[in-house]
Amino acid sequence: MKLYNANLSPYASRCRIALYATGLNVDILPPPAPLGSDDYKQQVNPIGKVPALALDDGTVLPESDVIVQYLDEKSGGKLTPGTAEGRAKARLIGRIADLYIAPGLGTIFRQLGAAERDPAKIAEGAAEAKKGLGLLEHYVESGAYAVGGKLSHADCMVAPTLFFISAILPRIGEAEPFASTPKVGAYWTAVQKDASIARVLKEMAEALAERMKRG
Ligand SMILES: N[C@@H](CCC(=O)N[C@@H](CS)C(=O)NCC(=O)O)C(=O)O
Repeated sequence: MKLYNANLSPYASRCRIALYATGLNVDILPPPAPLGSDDYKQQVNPIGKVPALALDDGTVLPESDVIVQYLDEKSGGKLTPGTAEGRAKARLIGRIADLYIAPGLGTIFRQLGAAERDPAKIAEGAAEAKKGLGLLEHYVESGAYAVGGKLSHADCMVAPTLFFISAILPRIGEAEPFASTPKVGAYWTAVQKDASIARVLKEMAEALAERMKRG
């Protein structure tokens, strides 16, 4: 199998955590053509984005959540919580990251890359992302992992999103982004000690530093 990847992408980072944690044999490659281009859409992923996982039967799977759950199944469920309630909670945490936290981060990112920044839009993005953290606060467990005391697909989904919260919000005047969500803050501190997550967070931090240098 081959994973088309970009180290800074929080979505691709989810898949790398799953790969490192399961030890599956997958080649990690840069996209063979620019993201969003017709070439990339034709050759790899019709959606035009990373991550994309090329399977041995020729199928190419897009969408990080689908890829993480596929890798988990291929590993015999190493990232699956042991109870139906735990599995539901893990899926819910992934959806909160995607539906309620990531859109606000996306707004901030687009503004930071814009020729002229709109402070009102940046504030809107920060408020939306923090509202999403408030939702996560209801479901994340306060131990080292999001669900069931061990690494699961919930951690794969949410840790890269929290990386961006902790890296980007302080740059826009939110010095303590987890101040009103102490459980999420404690989880974020603890989960960084997991070896697979630490490895991916380091890759993301290096890629972010590189991006910042380029401006
Ligand atoms: N819903 C997708 C989102 C993937 C995504 O937005 N990837 C970005 C990189 S972070 C991308 O490839 N953007 C290129 C483009 O939109 O042209 C997932 O979960 O995999």
